Amino acid sequence: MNDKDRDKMSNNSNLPFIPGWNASLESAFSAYKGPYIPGRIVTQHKTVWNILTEKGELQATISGAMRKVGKQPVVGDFVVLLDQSDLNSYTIVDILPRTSCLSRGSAGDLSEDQLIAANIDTIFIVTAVGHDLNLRRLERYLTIVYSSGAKPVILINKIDLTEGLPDDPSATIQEIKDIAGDVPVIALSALSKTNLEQLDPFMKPAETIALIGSSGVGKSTLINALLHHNVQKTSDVREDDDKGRHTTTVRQLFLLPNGTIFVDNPGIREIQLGDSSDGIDRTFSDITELAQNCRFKDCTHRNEPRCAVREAVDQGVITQERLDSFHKLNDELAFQADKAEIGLKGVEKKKYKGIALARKYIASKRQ
Ligand SMILES: Nc1nc2c(ncn2[C@@H]2O[C@H](COP(=O)(O)OP(=O)(O)OP(=O)(O)O)[C@@H](O)[C@H]2O)c(=O)[nH]1
Ligand SMILES: [Mg+2]
Ligand SMILES: [Zn+2]
Repeated sequence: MNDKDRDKMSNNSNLPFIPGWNASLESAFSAYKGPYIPGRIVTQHKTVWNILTEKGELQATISGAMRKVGKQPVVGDFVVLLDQSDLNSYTIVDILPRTSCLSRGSAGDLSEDQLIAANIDTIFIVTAVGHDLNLRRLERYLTIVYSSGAKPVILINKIDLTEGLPDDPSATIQEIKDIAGDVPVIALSALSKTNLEQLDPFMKPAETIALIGSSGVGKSTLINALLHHNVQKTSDVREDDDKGRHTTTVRQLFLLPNGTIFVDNPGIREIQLGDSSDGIDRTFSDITELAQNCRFKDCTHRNEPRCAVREAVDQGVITQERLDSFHKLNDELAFQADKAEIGLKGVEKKKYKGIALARKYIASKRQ
């Protein structure tokens, strides 16, 4: 890689070369004096992380202190490494502040296991024509993406499959646009490389883009097409159920020649909402906006009189399915928040039970 390429990949040529590194990370890192170097997580293998640094890609484990408090870096994280290269050892000692954090975890899960990736600027929610197209699932994806802090873009892949078929995809594409609000919707084919140029506006140097979606929709095929190399294994979807095979098993960061950073993800099986109430409001911005004209400020749009949202359904402005989906996601969020509270109480109880047992034990020893 020459210097010009390096400059493109970092936002500023005076800063160390780490893809996506910028002045505010530099300032956060400046608190570290001594044998420390910064890096960015490329991939994780159980307890070992691959990290891109100025010295190239190297492997590290996390410090005992981080393990103790349950802090774990994820792909995309910028980390601080203790550099003991003379001993051939690097240890991750800190995670620099995250600008976004994608999680599919439930609110009750206090561990960081549910984190998918960090510091992502844009998320391509990938879906494919055929069985995978599902408006309700897209609303779920939009909700978690909005609450992550990243910008969503919806990709409809495999449009080559509909060429020459009577089943015209434009109606489905329009349905998606109707629920997408301001979110860009792009129909393309990763395999026959159709409409890939429509992704150009998002592919800026030092920009980090993650691909999420069900298994088999073609996320890895798209990465290969954009990289002009087959770096990722892809495989046929099972014919019987169109569920995919979960070909990609490890989340990983890739660099494009122009400096854009991509994260390929394994197919997501189940999307839980976690703590995403503002994500729901943004996903359903049409409903939130209409709600301002409901008679009651706290209208739930179920059976209150003079509800502007239900009137909009009656007039065909929004579909009943979309309102049902809004209710369902809100109910799920409320249920998860309750569960989280009960879970917390459980943890507290266990803690006190532990303390009580320890006291009993100590008392018995004293006697
Ligand atoms: N016809 C057609 N097939 C495609 C297209 N993109 C991907 N495929 C095929 O779909 C299958 C699955 O593609 P992958 O790229 O492995 O899918 P994935 O989303 O990475 O799947 P996981 O890694 O399991 O999450 C492969 O057989 C691809 O060749 C496309 O645009 N058109
Ligand atoms: Mg894949
Ligand atoms: Zn209402």
